[in-house]
Amino acid sequence: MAKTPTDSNTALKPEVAKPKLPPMFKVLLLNDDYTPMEFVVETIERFFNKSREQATQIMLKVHTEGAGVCGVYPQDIAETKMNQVLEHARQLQHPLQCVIEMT
Ligand code: TYC
Repeated sequence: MAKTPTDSNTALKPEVAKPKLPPMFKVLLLNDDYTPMEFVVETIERFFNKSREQATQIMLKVHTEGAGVCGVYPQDIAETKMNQVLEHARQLQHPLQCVIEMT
């Protein structure tokens, strides 16, 4: 518990408030030659709450540059989103790959 000036026999160190932010993780999609563009756009809209326009921009970035960030989240949320994307792609037999990376 934090010491107060009324505690006896204590030398008080100045206490600086240090709010600890959780480490953040990027969720990235990777390009491949087989997953349909439309499926990628719908996946980004659905799991990353992006508009059609935003999702299309992200898909095109992945398609032309090899990878692109869909969102940045605390680790547990990033892992859940990655697994949701991988499971959704697996169900439709697309080879879409999704990874997370610490920021
Ligand atoms: N390159 C794919 C195609 O031409 C489209 C694609 C985009 C695939 C993004 C994966 O993460 C991806 N059909």
